[in-house]
Amino acid sequence: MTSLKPINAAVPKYGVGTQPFTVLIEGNIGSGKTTFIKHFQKFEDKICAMTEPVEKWRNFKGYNLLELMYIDPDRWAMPFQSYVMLTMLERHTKPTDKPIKILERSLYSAKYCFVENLHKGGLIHDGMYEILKEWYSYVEDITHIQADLIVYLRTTPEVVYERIRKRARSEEACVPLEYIKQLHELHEDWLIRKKVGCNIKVLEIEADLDLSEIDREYKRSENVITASIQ
Ligand code: DGT
Repeated sequence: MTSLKPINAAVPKYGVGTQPFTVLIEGNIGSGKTTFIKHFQKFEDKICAMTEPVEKWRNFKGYNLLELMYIDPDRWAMPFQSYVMLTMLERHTKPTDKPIKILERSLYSAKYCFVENLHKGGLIHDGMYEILKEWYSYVEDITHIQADLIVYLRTTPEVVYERIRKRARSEEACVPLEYIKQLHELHEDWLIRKKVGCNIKVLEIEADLDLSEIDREYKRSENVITASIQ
């Protein structure tokens, strides 16, 4: 089988040296990533905090790609993942003059969790899966993806399932608990069991706690993140 191979190793990757200390916020659907990131907006002089481009996915030139992916994955999961890749890449490489960048999700969670899950569940064809893997590998070969710390908002599937039900995002109405459990296991394989992925430091946050109790967890991560630039 032929495979795209890295470009000349002597050529620097796109984006090398352009990114500050970068923190990726990861965790299952409904684990509280957006709320976590909003907490850091008070440090706007030091931190460039970017939430996920979910609104772009819900309205791409009039198409709700997120919804289409859930209701007709055979046809739409592949184009959805390719658009996710593009929007993530934009954020990974977007310049900032702040000393810290915080990103909600990353190319890595798309690759290690979502694409794997779609493939394991038979929702994308083997051929599509292989094409996506080639894309990830080529993009990572030619682009510098800065990632210095991952904050893992660790939850139990039943807790986030309940939150997803309560927030009632229309596209997610068809998401079963089983899907959430599978995504949980893939996050655990990547961030706790370290079965896949590279060696980025992981800070684990107890994200089952509700908003009234999670403050101490926010504080703990605040200390680690801000210490990176002292
Ligand atoms: P939060 O703040 O932790 O509640 O975050 P959410 O749940 O708003 O954000 P996220 O990224 O966990 O999920 C937003 C929606 O997009 C959710 O229905 C899952 C979906 N999603 C996110 N990334 C991907 C991806 O790479 N592939 C697929 N198939 N779905 C994804």
